Amino acid sequence: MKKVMMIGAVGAGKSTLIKALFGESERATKTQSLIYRDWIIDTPGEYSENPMYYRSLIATSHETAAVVLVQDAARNRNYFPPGFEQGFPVLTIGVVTKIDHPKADIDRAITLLRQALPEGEIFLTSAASTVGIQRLKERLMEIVQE
Ligand SMILES: Nc1nc2c(ncn2[C@@H]2O[C@H](COP(=O)(O)OP(=O)(O)OP(=O)(O)O)[C@@H](O)[C@H]2O)c(=O)[nH]1
Ligand SMILES: [Mg+2]
Repeated sequence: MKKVMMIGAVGAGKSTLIKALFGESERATKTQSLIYRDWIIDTPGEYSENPMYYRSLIATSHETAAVVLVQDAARNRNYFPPGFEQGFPVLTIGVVTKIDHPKADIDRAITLLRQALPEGEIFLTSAASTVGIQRLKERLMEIVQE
């Protein structure tokens, strides 16, 4: 089975989202390195925030069916460079996390994500409330099984 790789800023909610995709609700710990779990690759947020790691992310993406760009709905900035999606040789999709958050602004999150991902699907999720998790899981399963 192919894999999908989650990328996004420190604290964007990647690991919590992965737990939610596996039906787990406990707290995620800080991701320190690439973590392979079943059909998902988790990455440390530092890899998306620091251009020094971009080559490593792109190299790892070659073994995936898709890269998921994760944007925190409660953040007012985007940590991906413009057009970042084009650097990856595989399908790229977007996920907005924490839509339950009191400071969530979904339109802003989509606008920020669109700078890195001009086209392509965007899923709206909350690991806390589980909104959007099942739909995302179904789509990702479809992608890894293609
Ligand atoms: N309100 C809310 N908070 C969330 C949600 N998902 C994650 N968080 C919080 O966001 C913080 C960071 O979550 P992580 O999943 O560790 O973030 P990460 O992207 O894996 O971070 P790194 O491993 O540092 O790259 C934690 O305090 C989570 O509790 C959500 O759906 N809603
Ligand atoms: Mg993490």
